[in-house]
Amino acid sequence: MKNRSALITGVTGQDGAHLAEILLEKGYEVHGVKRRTSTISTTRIDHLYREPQDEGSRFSLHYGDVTDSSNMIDLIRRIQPDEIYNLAAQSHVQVSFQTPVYSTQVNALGALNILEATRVLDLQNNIRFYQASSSEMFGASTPPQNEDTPFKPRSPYAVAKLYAYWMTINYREAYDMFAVNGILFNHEGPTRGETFVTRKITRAVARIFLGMQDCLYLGNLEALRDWGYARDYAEGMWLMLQQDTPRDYVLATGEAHTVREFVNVAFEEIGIRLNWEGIGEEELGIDARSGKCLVQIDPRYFRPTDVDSLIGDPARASAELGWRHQTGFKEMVRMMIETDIDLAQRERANGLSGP
Ligand code: NAP
Ligand code: F7E
Repeated sequence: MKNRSALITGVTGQDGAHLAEILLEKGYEVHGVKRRTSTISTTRIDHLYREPQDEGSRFSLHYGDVTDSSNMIDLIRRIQPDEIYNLAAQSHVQVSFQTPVYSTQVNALGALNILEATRVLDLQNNIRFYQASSSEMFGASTPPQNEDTPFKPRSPYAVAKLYAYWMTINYREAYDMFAVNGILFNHEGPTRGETFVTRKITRAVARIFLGMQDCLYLGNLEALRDWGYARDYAEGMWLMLQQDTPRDYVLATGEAHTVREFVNVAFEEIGIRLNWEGIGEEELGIDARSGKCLVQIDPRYFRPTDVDSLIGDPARASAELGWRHQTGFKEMVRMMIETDIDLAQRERANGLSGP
């Protein structure tokens, strides 16, 4: 019997790598789209990759870019996957203020290019489509947020994601396509990009622990986020495409913490309790024992508009998909700190101690 097959855009990213791993474990043939970059960007998936000529290799990579509609048509025509997961994005919210047009081309039109390629190839009834929608779309809406909460986006990133969200629904309604949105709240882990706040914190805490860095510089400490573990969420993406009826789902833990709380928990992992002194841009995080300043505010990390509070209500996913997050907040922070201590030790051994 032929294996089920999936095409993943954004396979080199945090979620793409988790999803590829999960689908391979489930017996899928997995095709990933990777961009041509000047340096290697496949570190998260290198362990999955074997030479294409290897017998039994079910994982292949294809050069591509979701902004290139001809490339999407060509890939989908050749692969004819059972499922497409569109995870490709310029995924950094702050960067989207600096690159609004580019972020829109990738995050909004990228999704349309895939949906339209599927339609023009007349494969809309053969392929199931997952769109990586985001809790950022809720923006200024009051928490807890669920599938019925109004969207009030606060960034070019969120506005572009909303375009893709509605296009996904439009293709579902207009062409009877199995196309769904996963509205995912923040999810993190040891392979999270290093400029997102959680990983930036755990990287810095690990390096401070090893004496490789003196201070961590952050922006808005009051932002409240519902942080889960990324691998749990990748399993949820797959579940959404296995249902009888296409529907959109929120995935979240239902529990939220401020950035400041994340910092406190991360430092506690290395045995440091922080006292917070001062206010606003002058606020400092001080080591309660040594009196050393370990955290400072850098206004460069403030956004023109930020999202204050995201707390998800995953009741629909729980009732209909049987999905629930498996990894708790503190467990996830611990996992990230442990991995980052290992990484920093290796960097030091290789003479890459950094600034
Ligand atoms: P990520 O680590 O930043 O990965 C993004 C992926 O998209 C990378 O593989 C990147 O390739 C690829 N990509 C960027 N531009 C592309 C283009 N033009 N064509 C093809 N590929 C492109 O993001 P993530 O955290 O895994 O998130 C996965 C998806 O879920 C994204 O769409 C994100 O917006 C969305 N999302 C994430 C979260 C979260 O908390 N993580 C929550 C809600 C929604 P390179 O490796 O070459 O850069
Ligand atoms: O910021 C504050 C920042 O960049 C979280 C993406 O995966 O999740 C992610 O978007 C909060 C914000 O994630 C720093 O202002 C303070 O309030 O880690 P982040 P995000 O913006 O929530 C959503 C669901 C996605 O869809 C996105 O793709 O932390 N913050 N100080 C900081 N943030 C960063 N990055 N760096 C700081 O120094």
